Amino acid sequence: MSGSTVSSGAILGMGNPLLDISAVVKPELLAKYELKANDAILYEKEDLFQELQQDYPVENIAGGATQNSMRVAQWILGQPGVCTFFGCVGQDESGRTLEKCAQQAGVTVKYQIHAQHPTGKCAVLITGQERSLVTKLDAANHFTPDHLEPNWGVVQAAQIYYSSGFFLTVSPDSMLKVAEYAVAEGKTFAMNLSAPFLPQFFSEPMLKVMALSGLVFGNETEAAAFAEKQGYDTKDVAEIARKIAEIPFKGSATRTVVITQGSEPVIVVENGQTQLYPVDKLSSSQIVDTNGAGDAFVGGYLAQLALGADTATAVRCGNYAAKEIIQRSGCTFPETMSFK
Ligand code: 26A
Repeated sequence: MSGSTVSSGAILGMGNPLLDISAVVKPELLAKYELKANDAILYEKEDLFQELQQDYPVENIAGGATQNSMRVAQWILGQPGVCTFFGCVGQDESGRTLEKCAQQAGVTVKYQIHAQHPTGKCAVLITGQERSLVTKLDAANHFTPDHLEPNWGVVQAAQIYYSSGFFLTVSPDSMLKVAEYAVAEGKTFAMNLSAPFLPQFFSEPMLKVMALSGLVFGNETEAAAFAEKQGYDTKDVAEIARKIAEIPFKGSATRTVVITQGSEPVIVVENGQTQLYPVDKLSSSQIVDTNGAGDAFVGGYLAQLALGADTATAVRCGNYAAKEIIQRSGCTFPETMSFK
């Protein structure tokens, strides 16, 4: 699709801007805090963060699932200003670091700034090829729909909207407001299951947002958690994807469901048809950390959607972006983008 351009502000992301504090840790640390090797949870205390800073060499990297996807979409598109991002940060160094990083990637940042709470953070605990994400939301938790009104022109300018499922814990009302607008205008609102705890414990707001979402992303473990909560009598991931596609959608078209499965094929249900798209397998020595792989997949997919590409190209670009990000620390990418 080289040479194609997309209108400025075509993609709008809303989510939790987080500073990732990444460290390779011993399994004992996970055991001490009762964490799973491959999970994402909310955490209120500072103890784990203090222990990390004291006892481990840490890397601070821009994070937050939706913001990662926006940065990656920008990297793919190579045309600054296509993606805009809303989220809440504190008045501090971390907030400024995040803003700078997103701007450098070409994302237009419209943060809500909270005077009392610090910018949120996420401990990324790497053991082998797995990563446990432990998030203290702080300012990110204080995003409010009030931020939408003065920025409604940004909402109107966009064609594609995306929020990770994580934002359901913060401002489902903001997601609903934008998703309702998207449906009314025949634009696409996309969401992500994001982590097993969301379909488990936030299923009510998740289903409300899903009813307005024409595009749903997730991975195999999140799909399984969704199926269990909804009482689907199957563990078959393609079957679960079909059932998610069939949940009533208030928009005019049908819902597309895209489920990634690590290095196993990507499952896409579109117009009632199921397609499997293979993934190039990396050798384990090529994998640095899988943090951000799912976000990168979304970034690549949405970039192609904005360009008007077909689903096969969008999935291929998602896989390309994820493959690049996995070979580096955190959700970071090389200077050159070589997707064709
Ligand atoms: C509400 N929670 C738990 C979260 C997150 C999150 N982003 C938003 N909300 N927990 C982890 N992340 C981000 O996920 C990325 C990897 O997919 C991390 O910041 C990390 O960059």
